[in-house]
Amino acid sequence: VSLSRTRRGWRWLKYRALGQGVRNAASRRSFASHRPALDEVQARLVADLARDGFALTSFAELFGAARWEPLRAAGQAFAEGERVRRAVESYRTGSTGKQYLVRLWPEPPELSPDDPWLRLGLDPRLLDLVNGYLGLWSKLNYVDLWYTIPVAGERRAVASQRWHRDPEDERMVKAFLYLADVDEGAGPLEYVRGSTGAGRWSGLWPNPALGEASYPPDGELEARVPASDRVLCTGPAGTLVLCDTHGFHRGGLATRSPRLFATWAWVTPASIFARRFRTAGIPEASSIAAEYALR
Ligand SMILES: O=C(O)CCC(=O)C(=O)O
Repeated sequence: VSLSRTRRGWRWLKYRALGQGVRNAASRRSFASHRPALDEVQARLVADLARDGFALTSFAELFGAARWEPLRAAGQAFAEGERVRRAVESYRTGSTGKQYLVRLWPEPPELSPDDPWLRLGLDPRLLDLVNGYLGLWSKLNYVDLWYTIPVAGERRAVASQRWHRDPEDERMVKAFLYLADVDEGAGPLEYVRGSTGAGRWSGLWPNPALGEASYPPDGELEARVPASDRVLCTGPAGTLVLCDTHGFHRGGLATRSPRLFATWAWVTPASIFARRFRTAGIPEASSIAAEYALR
């Protein structure tokens, strides 16, 4: 989709001048004057993100095992629920596009302040390291649960099943918390290590314009980037993948088993992409960084 020049000019002003020049600068100062103390695990994840654009941990390592079971059960209930059942049924009868993906919230929801998924996205264990990587106070752009419908046999990759750079921001973080095992047949996320920041692949196929994603022609990325730099994120339930999705990634071409995860996206205040949820209030005992993330 090519945008008109006026629209591009407007985006440039909004993102570069007001966004990066004013908003991010202020957010960077707020972060610097309330710099969170990171423990060893968080510090390692920030270092991995900075070096590779990618970091791997588990729910138990970051949050402790005690909080896991209710989340796993909530994920399971979604996967076994009516919405998923109906989506699977209608997918089988022939559909295209992104209908392989069932979201917990297909439309921007109004989340209760004690929604467990919202709370996790604002939890200092996660938010402090996201902000530590970005070097500023981020904004929580969305939170959701995804169920990927498996389809046996050959089919053409579409949308985010193809390699791409996210258009939301030039630096951002997404988290993928696996709520069930993800093996090679579940269409695991793949990430190109070093495709952001100072990484060796960061210059490959930049986004064509602000707010527009780059999709290299099929097969070309594999021809340039060795398999050793393409991380395949399989893992057991409880795996937590963090990555800067301005770097190249793809996933969701499930062939044998469904894939179930919770996902969060944090962007810098400069992002021109509107938040995809509303809240009826701020979760109790939120940090100031969490309040900012929702504002
Ligand atoms: O389904 C996937 O693994 C791809 C996800 C993705 O592209 C995204 O969340 O930006």
